[in-house]
Amino acid sequence: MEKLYLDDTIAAISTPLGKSGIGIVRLSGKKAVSIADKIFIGSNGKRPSQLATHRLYYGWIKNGKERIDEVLLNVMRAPRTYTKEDIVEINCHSGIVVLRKILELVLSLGVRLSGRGEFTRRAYLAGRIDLTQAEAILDVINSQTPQALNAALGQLEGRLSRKIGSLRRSLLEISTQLEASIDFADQDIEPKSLEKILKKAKKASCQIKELLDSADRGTILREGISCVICGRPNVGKSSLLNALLKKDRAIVTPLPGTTRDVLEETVDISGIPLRLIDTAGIVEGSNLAETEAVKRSRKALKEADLILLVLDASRKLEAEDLKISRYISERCAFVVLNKQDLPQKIEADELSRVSRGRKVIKVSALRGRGLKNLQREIAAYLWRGEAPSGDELLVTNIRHRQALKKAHLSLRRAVKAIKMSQGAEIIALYIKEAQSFLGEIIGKIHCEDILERIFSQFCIGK
Ligand SMILES: Nc1nc2c(ncn2[C@@H]2O[C@H](COP(=O)(O)OP(=O)(O)OP(=O)(O)O)[C@@H](O)[C@H]2O)c(=O)[nH]1
Ligand SMILES: [Mg+2]
Repeated sequence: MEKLYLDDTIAAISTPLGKSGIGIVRLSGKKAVSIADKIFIGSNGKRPSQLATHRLYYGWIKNGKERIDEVLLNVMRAPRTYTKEDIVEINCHSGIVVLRKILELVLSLGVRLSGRGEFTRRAYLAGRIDLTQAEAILDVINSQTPQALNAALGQLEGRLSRKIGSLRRSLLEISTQLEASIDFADQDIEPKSLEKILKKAKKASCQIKELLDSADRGTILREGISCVICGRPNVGKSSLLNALLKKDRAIVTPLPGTTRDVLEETVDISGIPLRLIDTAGIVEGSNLAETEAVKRSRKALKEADLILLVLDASRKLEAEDLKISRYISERCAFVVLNKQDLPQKIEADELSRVSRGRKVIKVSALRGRGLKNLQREIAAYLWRGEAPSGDELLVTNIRHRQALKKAHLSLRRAVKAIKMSQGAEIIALYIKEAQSFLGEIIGKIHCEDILERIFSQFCIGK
């Protein structure tokens, strides 16, 4: 991304480009209001610079004499705004031509098209939000289940920032105590202060460990889990996908070899965004399309977090069932015994050869039976009996988890150094290191690369 200058004014279309009730063109920066003056005329004859802040006004966007659209305009004066700069939002009709015309008009008057996430980046650089809150905005937009949204809103509201802030303060106290002891001492640190420092360092380390322990469940909420449905042709894989999604997404026919392409859809299972992936049942291809289908299915299986191996209970097991079962032998998988509505043909001992100790769940994808149980089993497996409660502070972001891991390691080293009565300088070094890893999380210490990685994930209008 080219270098962004904060003293210029940016604009973007902040709503998706498509037909809908309202579209928004947003401007932020010093010139936002004066530019709006040139293109908006209110029904009361007033220009935006004459309007009260944080109010909606009805009027028209004009380019000279040409009328462009009937709009509602909102002037929000700094600093009580998203970016802490002057912001103007033009609520127009959401048609591609209208939105583009307004944007082009604004750009022709000396405003720059914003970069990805630049409005939010400005909010961060102006100090209105920290980095975890900026990331939370993205998570709110992308969250796929109510639970994921709840976790993102908690982070946006500053819960994680406050926790990290308080951890950093305790480390700062330790550093101060250590520095004091370095100043006065040719001799060692007093045993009494050393004990206090050890207690504090251990406490902070425990708190970081607690956050890290929440990260497994937290990242599941944010990132979701990929779950591949596999099995030989015609066992009902696509029917199972459709039944779990409650819609006819995949083609189902009585003919084996119906599915060729890998198909992915997300479903909410107890708050977990489960990315269900339907695969082709064929194990060996006899033509180009089939060979490609087999290749794609294998790739999906390789990358899967969870596998559902589907069997057709209304038929005897076949060599292909065993082959697939063996192929995924080391992977976590449930066996789904489908077609329970038909007479059952699989003997128990035969089944155990394929299930190989995995949990067997009986369903009828056609009749929709046993699906609730299957969902419960998946959720229990993924949450490992510890579904997050609504008010638990969860670490959901991999970047935060990595920084916490590093901070934890530095603190463990500090604790070890204290126990071994190593010099105050060494202990102080580890504590400072931990502090700066925690600082990375909230963006107190940042590098352009991290900012770039985060904000490039936003859309242009945010
Ligand atoms: N009776 C009964 N039929 C089912 C059930 N589930 C699927 N079927 C039928 O089994 C046939 C195959 O179903 P699909 O879902 O296409 O099977 P698939 O495993 O995706 O097959 P491929 O894509 O060819 O690998 C269809 O005729 C379905 O209606 C079930 O629970 N009971
Ligand atoms: Mg299929």
